[in-house]
Amino acid sequence: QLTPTPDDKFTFGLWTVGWQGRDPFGDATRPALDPVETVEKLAALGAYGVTFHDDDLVPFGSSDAEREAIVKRFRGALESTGLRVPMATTNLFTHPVFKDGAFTANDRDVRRYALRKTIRNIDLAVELGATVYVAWGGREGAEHGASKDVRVALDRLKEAFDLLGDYVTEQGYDLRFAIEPKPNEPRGDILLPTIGHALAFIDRLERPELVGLNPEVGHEQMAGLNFPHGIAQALWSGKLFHIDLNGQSGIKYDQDFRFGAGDLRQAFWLVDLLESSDYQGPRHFDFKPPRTEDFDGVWESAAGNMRNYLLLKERALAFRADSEVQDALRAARLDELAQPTAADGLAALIADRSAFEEFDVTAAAERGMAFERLDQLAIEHLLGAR
Ligand code: GLT
Ligand code: MN
Ligand code: MN
Ligand code: MN
Repeated sequence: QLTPTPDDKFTFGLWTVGWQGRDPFGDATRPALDPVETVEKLAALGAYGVTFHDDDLVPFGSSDAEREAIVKRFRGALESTGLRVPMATTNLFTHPVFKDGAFTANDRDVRRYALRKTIRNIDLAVELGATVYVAWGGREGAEHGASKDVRVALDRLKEAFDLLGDYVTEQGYDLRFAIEPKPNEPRGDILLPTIGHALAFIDRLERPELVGLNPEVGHEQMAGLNFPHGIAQALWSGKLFHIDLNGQSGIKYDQDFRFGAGDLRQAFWLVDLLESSDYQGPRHFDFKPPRTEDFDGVWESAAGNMRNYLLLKERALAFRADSEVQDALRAARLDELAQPTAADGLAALIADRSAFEEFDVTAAAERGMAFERLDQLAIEHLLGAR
C-alpha cells in the first residue's frame, strides 16, 4: 500500500511546503503559499492533517478583524477537505523581539509577551481541534558565556511550562505540550539540546503528565545521536507525544531534507520501531523543500516524504515477517534480552553459584553474538533484495 491515505496519519506544517527558501546567504526563491491552497494540495496528496505556527496562518501584526477573516477561510478549507489540525505551535523565534529568547529571555517583559502570544494561539489550536501543542525553543539559548545563567534560565523555562499547564487545566482543554529539542541553530547553543535533556527537565515540572516530546530526526542527528534509540527511550518513558520526520546527513547545519533522504538506515529502524510501538499519533513531516525547487518540486518533495515512509514500512514489515530473520533474532539472543535478569530475586541471585563462582567466563566471552548475519538480512530487506 504505497498510496497515502488519511489512515496513515501523515501531517505537514504550513511552514514546510510554504518555506520560501530564505537562508542566511540568499533571498527567497519561491513566492508565499496561500494556506488554503496548501490545505487543498495536501488533502489531494493523501495527507491526514496540517499544522501551523500562529504567524504561519495569521501574519504577525494582523488586526483582530483580519485574524478572524483568515481563520474563517482556513476553517472552511479544513471542512471542505476533511483535513485535521492535530497540532499547533507558536512562532517565538522570527520577530527581532525574540533575539535573546522567549520564555528564557533576560528581558522580563519579553517573557511575559511570549507567554501571552502562546496562550492566544493555544485558544485557536484548541478551537481547531488540536490535542498537542509543540514548543520548540529555538531562541532559548546563548552565544556567550556569562550572558545566560543557565540554571536561572531553566527556572524561567519551568515557570513558563507550569503556567501553561495551569492555563490548559483551568480552561479544561484536552491539550498536552510536546517539547522539541535541538542542539544549536539559530542560537549557538540551545537549552534542552537533546531528547535526554528534555526528559530530565520534564520530570522537574509541576504537571509532568502534561508535557512530553516532539523529537525531530535531524535535530538529534545534528548532535551525532542515534535517533531511533532516542525515540525508543521517549516511548519507554511514555513521552512520545508527537514526532518531526525529516532527513539529515551527519553533524552539520539543520538540513531538513525530506524523510528518507539523509540517513536511510536510521530511517528504516525508526519506521520499524514506530510501526511496532503503540505510538498512534501523527507522522508529521517537518522538512524544507530545497530552494532549488519550484512548486512542482515542492509537491514532489511533499509526496516523497509519505512515499518513503510507506516504502520503509513495507520493508520493515517484510523484515519482521521473514522466518530467517526470526531465526537470526533468536541466534542473536533477543529473546534472552527480554527475560528479566533476576526474576528469582536478589537473595537467589546471590546464592546462585552458577551465576558467579562456577560461571564459565571464558566460554561466555567466546560465544559469538551473530549480529552481522542479522544486520545483513536487514540491509537485504532495505535494499529490496529479499
Ligand atoms: C522551525 C524549526 C522546527 C520546529 C518548528 C516548530 S519551526 O522551522 O526548525 O524544527 O519544529 O516551531
Ligand atoms: Mn530541523
Ligand atoms: Mn527546522
Ligand atoms: Mn521540527
